Amino acid sequence: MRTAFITGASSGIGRATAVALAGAGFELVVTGRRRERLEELAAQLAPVPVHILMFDVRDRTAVDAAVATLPEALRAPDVLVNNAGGAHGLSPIQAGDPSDWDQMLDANVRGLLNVTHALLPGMTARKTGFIVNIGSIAGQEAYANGNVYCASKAAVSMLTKTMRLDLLPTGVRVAEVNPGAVETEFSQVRFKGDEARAAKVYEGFEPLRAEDIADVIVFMVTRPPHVTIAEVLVLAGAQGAATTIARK
Ligand code: NDP
Ligand code: 8X3
Repeated sequence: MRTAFITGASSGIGRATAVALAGAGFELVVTGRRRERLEELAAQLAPVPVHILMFDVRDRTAVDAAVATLPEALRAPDVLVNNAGGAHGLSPIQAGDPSDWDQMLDANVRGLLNVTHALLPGMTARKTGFIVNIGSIAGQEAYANGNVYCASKAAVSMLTKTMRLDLLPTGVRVAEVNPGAVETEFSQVRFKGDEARAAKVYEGFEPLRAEDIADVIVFMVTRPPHVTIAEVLVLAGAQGAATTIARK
């Protein structure tokens, strides 16, 4: 059975990707900080084998310790989806909260590196595999108040390109999916639980669903070894750019 390791599978894009990859015949490792969410996901996907790992991607020691508990085959997954992360705050740089900046840089950039570092020995030894990094339209273009979130996703984009070059001789392919506006818990987290403000982000148009991104990921990782779809930008139908949205 092919194997997939998905970070941030307790919600949104990561969860939908887990469901879609299970449907495509993958055994899963799902990670996050909310155990009950991951247990509920595993129960939903039964009898597909689903292994739960609990860690904060920012904590390299915890990542390494959790990965070390896996059977050897799962430490060398066919597919790694580096998805965990998000935005914290939406303020001009002069009003920004440095602890929000730390959270974004530590989870979106260092977290991706921590998980990749833990799994690469197994993946490179196998000489096959596929890493999908979840970037964002925010890493492709600047928007007002996006500052550190945009910078963190721009870093994901450049890391994806450079990882692809470095890993070329190993047979591990690396690609990036850059979603536009997807209605998940993303805006609730960004606005620190302000549900009304979060809901406004998706008002007056039909946003992407997490499943739309999951479909793209499944398509990418099931291409044969001579095909790498290196970068995909997925926008909502009513979206022309990060903050240019035709609202009714
Ligand atoms: P959600 O908030 O719904 O999901 C985020 C997931 O990441 C959760 O499973 C959460 O798990 C996990 N996560 C966040 N921080 C950490 C951490 N420090 N350690 C471990 N796990 C963490 O948002 P999305 O599904 O929308 O976001 C997924 C990815 O997609 C993010 O990287 C985001 O930046 C990106 N993205 C989202 C877009 C959108 O419009 N929604 C658009 C473009 C990109 P838990 O809380 O259980 O730890
Ligand atoms: C999430 C999309 O445009 O809110 O990455 O930054 S956006």
